[in-house]
Amino acid sequence: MSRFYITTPIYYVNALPHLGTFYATVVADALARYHRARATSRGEDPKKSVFFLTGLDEHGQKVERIAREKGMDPQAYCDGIAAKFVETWDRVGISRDRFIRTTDTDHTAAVIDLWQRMQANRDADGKPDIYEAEYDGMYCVGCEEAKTDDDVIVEGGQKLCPIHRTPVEHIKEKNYFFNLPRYAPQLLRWYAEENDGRSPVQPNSRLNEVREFVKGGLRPLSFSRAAVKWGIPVPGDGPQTVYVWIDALTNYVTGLGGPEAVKRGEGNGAFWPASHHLIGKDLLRFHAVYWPAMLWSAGLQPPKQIFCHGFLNVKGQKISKSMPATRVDPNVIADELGVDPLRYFVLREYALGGDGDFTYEALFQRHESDLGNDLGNLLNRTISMVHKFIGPALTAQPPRQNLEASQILDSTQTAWDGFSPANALEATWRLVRAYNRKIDEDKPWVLKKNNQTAALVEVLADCCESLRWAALMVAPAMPQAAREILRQLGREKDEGTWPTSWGWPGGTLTQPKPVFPRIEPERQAELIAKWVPADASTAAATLASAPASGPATPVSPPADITIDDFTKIDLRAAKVLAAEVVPKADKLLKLTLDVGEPEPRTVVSGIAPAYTPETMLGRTVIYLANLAPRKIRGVISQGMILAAGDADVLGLSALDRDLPPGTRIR
Ligand code: ME8
Repeated sequence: MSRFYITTPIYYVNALPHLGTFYATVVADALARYHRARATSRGEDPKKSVFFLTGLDEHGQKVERIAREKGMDPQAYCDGIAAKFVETWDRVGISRDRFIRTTDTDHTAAVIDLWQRMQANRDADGKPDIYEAEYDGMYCVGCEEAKTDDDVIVEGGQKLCPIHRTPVEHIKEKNYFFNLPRYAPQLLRWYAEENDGRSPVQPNSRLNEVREFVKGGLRPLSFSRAAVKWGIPVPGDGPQTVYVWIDALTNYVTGLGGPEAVKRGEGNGAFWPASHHLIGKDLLRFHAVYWPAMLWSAGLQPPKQIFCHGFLNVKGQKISKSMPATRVDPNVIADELGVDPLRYFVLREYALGGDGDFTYEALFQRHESDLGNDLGNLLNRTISMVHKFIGPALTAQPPRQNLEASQILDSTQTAWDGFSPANALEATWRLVRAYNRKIDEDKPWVLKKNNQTAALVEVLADCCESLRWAALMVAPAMPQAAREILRQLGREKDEGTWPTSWGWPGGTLTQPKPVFPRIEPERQAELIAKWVPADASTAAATLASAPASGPATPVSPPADITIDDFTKIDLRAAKVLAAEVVPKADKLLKLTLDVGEPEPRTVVSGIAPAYTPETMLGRTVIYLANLAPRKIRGVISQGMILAAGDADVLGLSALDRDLPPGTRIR
């Protein structure tokens, strides 16, 4: 029996679900549903073939602080957010087999067990994989990550995290460390392996990125925190808590019953190693470096594949919990359109490994064309004609070859198997469009008029069969719509299966009912006006060096300034001519800017988690020209670009039109 185990990241409880987390979770859900349907059609029990895990990351300093700021007990705070996630995921049809919370009791046991297995492992010199040492260094709470001098920028004598623009905290305490460098050779060998023709880190660009990181040299990883109380106590050293990332990663094993169950392959443990950890590209290093090394250390197998999806942006800014300008609430959209059109949209519109820009206009466009005009129309026309020309019962037709449908089925499967929902849905739509054309060409109404009953039944039965296949093939993306289409076809019992052979199996059709009711353009405009936050155009425009909001300690706000002070600031429009990642600093981009002078300027900016080099090319940004140059990672940065950011996101400030480089901004 085949086994498919898919996971999403477990999300921090510092905010509610948004379109970005919805996207990641819906992709995993659709893949789980696809594999369940395939397993069912092979005669397997889908519960034994597929396991889908998602959940929440509840420990750590970030959550501890938010709860404290709200005057709440951390557990009560987490419970409140968890209830909201469950409510949203139920509503949007997330068919998880378990919703894990890192505050679950069995998770604590799994983390302790994994820790002890790792601690018992020693290298050739007898050094344990987990050992005590003093940590004397910097830490960014927003990142929940240790920082070195190479990772930070210095402004006004303060060391700042380049992503969050908040001061890093200095920590000097006893910690436990993981001997990560021991596993570098094994990691490099693992990256070179292939599973079903694919390397374990996908897409390949991410594989290259992580390989270069490991080749650059690994440092021991701080594995515990002395000062953080909201976490799992280190076994045998109670006041210390397990580093939140180690706690979080272990969830993938807890979900199957813990380290012993996965080692023995007992119960759900048989699903290990995970087929796919689906993660955002921001989580690459944790999953593709730390996690496999931890698993080897504990004597367990690494996952088969880590797949990094891209980010959804609004006007080039990463959609994020804390950036009001990018707020897109899946619940609000679902209230108006239903859940499935939004699920369909995110799966069909964006190639999984790349970034994509979200617009309501594109959502309405696909709703009208793909769902209304293509699928909805085929359903409506077919069912209406069956009722009008034949009657509600349409008899079964003998199975036969339909080459085009078989090819479409193959392409759909290949795409789902290859983690490409957009291509899978595109392939399925070829069937829908082919049968809309067939109706136009075969003209059932003429066949009826000419009393060609056998031909009429055959054409309409074929149309019903195309709809049955389409419903089954779109079900991973749109489970509710698929159910409704099958109901109207009188084929409810096919729900949860996958097409195998062509030939209408017979059914009594119900009266047609629109599955994707049309939304008139005036209503679309009204909704967009209601949904786009009023502050969207202005929210991003703050100086990147200004204090960021969020859980970490902010830089002290400056005293009031006069207009004379302000005029000392030389702000200019600048066009990005070139952009590249700064080597060994995966959060920094080196930008070459046209600032309207003969020589371009170079700026190093901590925007890499939110913007790839490609998305920066040709953009007009706001440039602070008279900031004293400083060296960042060996590169002289001549000024800075303006952006907004806090614990999780950085958005670029922009002009609302392209102005010539060098134009003064006041
Ligand atoms: O990092 N577009 O949690 P997190 C697409 N707890 N996906 C997005 C997105 C966007 N704009 N914004 C967020 C954490 N995501 C850790 C993970 S796992 C052991 C621990 C998705 O709440 C994307 O999958 O910050 C990203 O990797 C994840 O949310 C980060 O969620």
